[in-house]
Amino acid sequence: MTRAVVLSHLGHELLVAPEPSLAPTRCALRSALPPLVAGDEVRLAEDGGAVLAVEALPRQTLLERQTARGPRPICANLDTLLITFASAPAPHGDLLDPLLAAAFDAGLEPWLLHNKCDQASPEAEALHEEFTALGFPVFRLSAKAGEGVEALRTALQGRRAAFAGQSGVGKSSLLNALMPEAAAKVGSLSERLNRGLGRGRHTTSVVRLYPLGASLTEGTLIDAPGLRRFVPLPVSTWALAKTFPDVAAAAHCRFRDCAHNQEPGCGVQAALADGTLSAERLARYRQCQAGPEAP
Ligand SMILES: Nc1nc2c(ncn2[C@@H]2O[C@H](COP(=O)(O)OP(=O)(O)OP(=O)(O)O)[C@@H](O)[C@H]2O)c(=O)[nH]1
Ligand SMILES: [Mg+2]
Ligand SMILES: [Zn+2]
Repeated sequence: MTRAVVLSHLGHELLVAPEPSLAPTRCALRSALPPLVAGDEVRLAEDGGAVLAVEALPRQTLLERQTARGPRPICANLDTLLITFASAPAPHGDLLDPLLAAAFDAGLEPWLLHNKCDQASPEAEALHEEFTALGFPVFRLSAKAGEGVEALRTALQGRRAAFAGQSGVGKSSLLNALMPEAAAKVGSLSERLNRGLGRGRHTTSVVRLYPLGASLTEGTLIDAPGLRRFVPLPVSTWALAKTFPDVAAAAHCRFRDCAHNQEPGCGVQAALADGTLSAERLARYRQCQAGPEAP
């Protein structure tokens, strides 16, 4: 039986890339299969001339988000999450932190992509410096001018990565800059406004995987619609500490269960007092810990 990677889930069908050709092929799903997403691996069988996905192979990793109806898979078998921000729409750290935490909890490396660096923005520059100082990989990019694209392409060799970030930051534009043959649809901000606030606001409407080379081992890249507000599953203490290494480094407190409020001997309060930790970073830590309001 042929092995294939799921490129996209299209309602009742899958778009898959069977090995070794990786030529995109539509196939139906055997009814017993669990919900499959881009990056999943399946086995295919011929069924009276039609191609059928008959078996879902075990997942190495799974990125999920919380919905009103419970956790929902977004993409499978990633190793890297490309958390994208740009000068416009205005970036906010508190929208990026939950993506970092979700990446850690799913076992993925978060990379930060600072796009549209052809347009100056103090907010984006401040985040760029902040994430660099915290030790995260940050890439300076312009999909428009081509800046940084070669370095990102090299870094992505052999990786399984997906874009994440607000609508309009240029995820599909970066995909097209990295691999013009993807020819992903890109939307202008004015088009976006004309379409109003409905579902159609996102230019990219389905999650779709693109192989970076002739074989899957050369790497894969997933484009996804922008998430206006990404709602992660509850964040673990471990992932919170990885997302906020500055808070974690300060948290040498007298009490093991210190909530970093008014407890005596609190390292976090001491770091706030001597200026090594900013009140804004602590507020973002608390917000990420509490999680957003129920979706
Ligand atoms: N100035 C500038 N504009 C860019 C750059 N990259 C993308 N854009 C523009 O930003 C707008 C949105 O780009 P998209 O690639 O559609 O954004 P997206 O993140 O894929 O958006 P969704 O699919 O809705 O999530 C388009 O008008 C692009 O031309 C860049 O590096 N510089
Ligand atoms: Mg897009
Ligand atoms: Zn404390």
